[in-house]
Amino acid sequence: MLVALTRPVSDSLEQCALTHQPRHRLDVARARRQHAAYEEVLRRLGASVVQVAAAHELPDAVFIEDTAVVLDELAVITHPGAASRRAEPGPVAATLQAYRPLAEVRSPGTVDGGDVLRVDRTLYVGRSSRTNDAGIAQLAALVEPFGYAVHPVEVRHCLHLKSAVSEIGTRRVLANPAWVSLDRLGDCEVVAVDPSEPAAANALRVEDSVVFPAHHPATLDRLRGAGVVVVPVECDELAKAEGGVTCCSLLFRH
Ligand code: CIR
Repeated sequence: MLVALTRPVSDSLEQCALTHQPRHRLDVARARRQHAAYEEVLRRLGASVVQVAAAHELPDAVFIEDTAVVLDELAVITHPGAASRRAEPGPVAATLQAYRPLAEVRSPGTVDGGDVLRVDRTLYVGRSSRTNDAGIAQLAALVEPFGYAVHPVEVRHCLHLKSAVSEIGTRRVLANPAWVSLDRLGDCEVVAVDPSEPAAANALRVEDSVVFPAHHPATLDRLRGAGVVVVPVECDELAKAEGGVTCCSLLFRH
């Protein structure tokens, strides 16, 4: 069974952390409608959606991807890089323990799940404003015994590694080459974002489909042209909080 862990949009979303974007007025009700539609798309693609309880005092709780790295053998609970997000992982861990043995990254290490891109048995981990070398070293020590290799990757001009590159198929990625050095990604085939949409590299692969923001139409056309089965979702309100499509769920098999 494919499980998608999600978390409701918090009442306080407007106080979200922002790094690369100016603060815009945020319509929380609209963000909720978009989030509900996203969950519906995941169900339509075969996932069983399991919601972690809302945390209205935590503005960024909806971005659940950052709280854990779920692998086949274990789930690594993160220590998020933003101090305002450090209370988010606890309840996610409580839910995940029904599905996986747990391990955790601890201070002074920091890791955001949005910095971890898995390709087969390799975890590419972004060195970002949220994920530090101590966190990467801890993650490596936790997963290498299970046969995973961990490769740090430099990211620039964006929040997370998966803002710059994400998986769209088997050994196939969507990327903004200006934000990440792709030579570290081995033999993955790269589809580049349309240059007019630098923030369009975050896509969510669900089996043979790719969930993708409708507000990046030029890159959406490129993906379709490359033979990708794209499922567009409206998520521009959540994007005002620097959230993308990967960050609103933790997807894994159970
Ligand atoms: C933050 O700055 O942490 C949130 N406002 C956005 C997090 C987005 N997470 C992700 O892309 N994995």
